[in-house]
Amino acid sequence: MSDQKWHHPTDQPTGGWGSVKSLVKHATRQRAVHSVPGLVAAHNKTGGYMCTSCAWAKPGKPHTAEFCENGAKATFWDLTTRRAPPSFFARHTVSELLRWSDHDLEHEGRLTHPLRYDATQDRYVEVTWDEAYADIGAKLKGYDPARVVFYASGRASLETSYMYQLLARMYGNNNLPDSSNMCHETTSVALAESLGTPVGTVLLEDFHHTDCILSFGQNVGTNSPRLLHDLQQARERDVPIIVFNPLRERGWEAFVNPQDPGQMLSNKATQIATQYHQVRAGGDIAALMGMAKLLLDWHEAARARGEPGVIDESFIAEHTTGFEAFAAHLRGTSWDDIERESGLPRAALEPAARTYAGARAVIAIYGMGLTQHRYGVENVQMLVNLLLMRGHIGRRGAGICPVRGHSNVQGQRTVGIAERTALVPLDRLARQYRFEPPREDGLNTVQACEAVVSGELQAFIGLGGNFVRAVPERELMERKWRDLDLSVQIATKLNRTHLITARTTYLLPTLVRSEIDMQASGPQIVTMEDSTTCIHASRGRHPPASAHLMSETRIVARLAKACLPDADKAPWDIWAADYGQVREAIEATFPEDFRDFNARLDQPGGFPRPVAARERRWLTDAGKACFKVPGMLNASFDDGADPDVLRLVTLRSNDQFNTTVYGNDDRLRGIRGTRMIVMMNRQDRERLGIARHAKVRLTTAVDDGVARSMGGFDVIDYDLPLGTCAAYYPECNALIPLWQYARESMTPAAKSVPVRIAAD
Ligand SMILES: Nc1nc2c(c(=O)[nH]1)N[C@H]1C(S)=C(S)[C@@H](COP(=O)(O)OP(=O)(O)OC[C@H]3O[C@@H](n4cnc5c(=O)[nH]c(N)nc54)[C@H](O)[C@@H]3O)O[C@H]1N2
Ligand SMILES: Nc1nc2c(c(=O)[nH]1)N[C@H]1C(S)=C(S)[C@@H](COP(=O)(O)OP(=O)(O)OC[C@H]3O[C@@H](n4cnc5c(=O)[nH]c(N)nc54)[C@H](O)[C@@H]3O)O[C@H]1N2
Ligand SMILES: [Mo]
Repeated sequence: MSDQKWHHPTDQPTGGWGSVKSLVKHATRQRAVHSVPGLVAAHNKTGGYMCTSCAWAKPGKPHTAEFCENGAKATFWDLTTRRAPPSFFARHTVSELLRWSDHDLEHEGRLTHPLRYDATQDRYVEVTWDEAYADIGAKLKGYDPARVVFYASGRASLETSYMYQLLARMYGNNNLPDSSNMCHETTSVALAESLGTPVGTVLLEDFHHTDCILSFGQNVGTNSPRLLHDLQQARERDVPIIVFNPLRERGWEAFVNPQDPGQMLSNKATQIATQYHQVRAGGDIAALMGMAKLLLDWHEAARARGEPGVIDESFIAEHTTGFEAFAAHLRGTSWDDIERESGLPRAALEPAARTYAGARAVIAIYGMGLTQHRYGVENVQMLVNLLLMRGHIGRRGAGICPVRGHSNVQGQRTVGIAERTALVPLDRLARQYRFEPPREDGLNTVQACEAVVSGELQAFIGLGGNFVRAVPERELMERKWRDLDLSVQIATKLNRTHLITARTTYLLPTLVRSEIDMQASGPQIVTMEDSTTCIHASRGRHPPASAHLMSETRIVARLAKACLPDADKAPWDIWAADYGQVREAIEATFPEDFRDFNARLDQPGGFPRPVAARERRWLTDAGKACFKVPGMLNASFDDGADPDVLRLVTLRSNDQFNTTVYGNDDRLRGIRGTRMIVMMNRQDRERLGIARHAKVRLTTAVDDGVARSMGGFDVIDYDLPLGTCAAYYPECNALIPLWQYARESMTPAAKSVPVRIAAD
């Protein structure tokens, strides 16, 4: 197989005509052309519906079309006219469907009826909603609550999520893992320790006032394309943008704004990154340490000359703690170590540090490239350290900006979907609903997987998502999942988790956000929180895919009534009929965050929750922002000692949303027609004796008695640092050991899996 078949190195910009072509293709394939007028009129606009794709902020003054290529794809995928009704399941056994690809399963279209797996026929069969709730309720009543998990996948509204966490707690556990555990949990832990807040401090308007942007480990062109508008505007003001990423991602290089006719016609792209540093996977602590060390050197030299320093001494004195220890650590760290671990020479870090040192207000953006490592928390804290050195927190135009994943993943945490009880006002819930919530911490995602593997878990309720496909250690997980007594999956489309059946398995089909949610009190509004803590209302405008769907809010209410002994302690029916009442309840539980909730629903741009660090109030134990000294320079599991072990980055393509695969192309990386590729540095490939067009096998390089290996990959030569290779998620999840997660946050370390690569 020639590279040429799969890989056509590209200089296409992000956006531009390529994105328009891609939109037309996906709208047609999903037979969803009818949704296009809605995209223009209502998508991400006040009074309309909020995109189900990423969590990036929605501006108060929207563009004519406030959607991006990937948000539109997600919408077509939701509003497809394709259906997977009971007759589809009558034609296909589950064993047969297990051989289908992720793409083909979801491509069948929307689920239309509640279904139960019938083992005698090996098929899903239609059930009534009443039958489903009666059976699920009876089963849940029989289990030990500690052995049941309530997973959430970051999309459900604030209203549904609030009810869901209350359901779990009234049922008797805090087993509320969510997709955040695989994602920005590292952020929640790191920022809470460093700054006293688990969320970012930046608001959209800060992008208008910044004069320098740093980006670490985030792929803007694919995963948050609307952020490109803010970056483009910053570039028009000549703001430097410094990127650290092992891959040269097109989104950070060139953007043609599809909403700008002049730019579309001339096809002249805006250059986004002004400096691009191809740090090796796991090398960010070292790179940041290098920058910080340079600042300290320059500061001390300037002070010795009697000139003003580079570091903001008065901010550090007034607002922070731990600087002296941090400075001593910088002095003690050698350039040899920094260069080796980051893969970047000092000469490359100097211009980055120089630009940073000259800026008045710096925003630091980051994503999974920092969070999904063994020392992911240290990665994030090192980035905060750099910002603190010059006082870039709690100031206009500056701050830390984690770019969240699912469209309401941050909001789910805000309203109590959290396994860690310290994050939840349990006393207030106890008073509000006259019950005694469980006080011990629940299971997070990795712990839930461990409980599946050990056989301790009896039942799994999934509010969206594709759990078994998204987590590490696929083979073991799929095998052990079958020992569960009950799996209930609230879903819109068929996916592989649904096909790994438990003793009893239900699929409960639900509405998507762009659909009209009609209840007794009329069409309902739902709300969500974006990456910048702003809360938005969303009103569906399309008719539901099937008359048999039930809204997520109502499903949760019905589950609660079916399984709780004291179901009347909360007004489940009233809530399901009028979501405004749920918002009243949310406000009662979280009065500071949701003051006048119902009255502020349609504030343009959303209403921001208060974030103490934004006002330089530090809710840490020390009462100050904390410099944290990382005890290592390499964020990965492998120590780099064996040159034959490469660090595998598992990535999203431009044609997927997590485990939802829209197609086999990755336009922005020039890869077409397959997802079974591994990108390698050519020198690594030649050194390992792998021929240019070889098929290869990847084997996890850990010595724990478990064989993890996958063949059938095509190798392509790719511009990557030595020792770093890349392939797609979720295909590669079979290679990730369950125990390789970030210390503290337990986020799986999906960005530097130690692997060996050999001809297959
Ligand atoms: N269209 C679309 N949008 C999405 C998603 C999607 O799948 N499709 N997923 C959503 C979700 S849930 C999430 S969490 C976000 C994810 O969005 P991102 O945070 O962008 O996550 P990834 O696509 O995994 O890419 C991480 C980036 O980090 C880089 N990287 C890998 N390792 C390292 C490292 O060690 N150091 C540095 N500096 N960089 C590194 C990779 O090359 C890649 O560019 O996007 C959300 N938005
Ligand atoms: N190797 C590797 N593994 C990773 C990652 C990685 O970068 N590398 N990233 C991790 C990250 S950041 C995340 S967030 C997780 C994602 O993990 P999940 O959130 O569990 O997975 P998704 O693929 O987003 O879930 C897709 C399914 O959700 C259902 N769905 C879609 N929309 C709705 C809706 O509106 N309501 C309901 N009820 N269901 C809906 C559909 O049935 C669809 O099949 O994966 C993690 N796993
Ligand atoms: Mo995520």
